[in-house]
Amino acid sequence: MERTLILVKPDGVQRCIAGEILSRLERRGLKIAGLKMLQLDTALAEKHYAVHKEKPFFNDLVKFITSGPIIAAVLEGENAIESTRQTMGATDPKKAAPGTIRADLGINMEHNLIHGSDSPENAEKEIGIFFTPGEVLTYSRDIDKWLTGS
Ligand code: IDP
Ligand code: MG
Repeated sequence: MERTLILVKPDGVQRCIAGEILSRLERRGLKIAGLKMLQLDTALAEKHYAVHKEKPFFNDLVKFITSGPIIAAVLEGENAIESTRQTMGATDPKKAAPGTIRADLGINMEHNLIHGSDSPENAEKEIGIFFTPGEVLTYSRDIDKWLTGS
């Protein structure tokens, strides 16, 4: 099973569609293995978006992601990274395929509602930024239950 990190960005929380966004991913077959609401400070936002450091939109991106509360979730499932990216849609909502979160609900390149990891390496790195190992559950297919340690 694969894991990925998603963030419902400040626009999703502000517009009260965080549940809808998570719901679409759950209905896609992904399980929520970790979940929290938080507001990023600049240092953590810059760490999360470090790959975009040199991009012209970096400062605006950091400003936006720190502008209000976000929801961070670890999603677990078969092909979780690719499934999530498909369900999110392309970065620009205007170019995203109909039926995707960004096409149906997103406004523009900045207000595109959701972040999702783009590779196994980045998923692992990003989960580590937002969650301690103890905050992420593991689902056992054998007994069809979450392993909670108790
Ligand atoms: P992704 O979120 O689809 O993985 P990335 O290329 O990783 O897209 O970019 C991270 C975020 O930076 C995007 O979700 C978007 O909000 C923002 N972004 C990307 N490209 C641009 C741009 O050309 N102008 C403004 N913002 C951008
Ligand atoms: Mg990305």
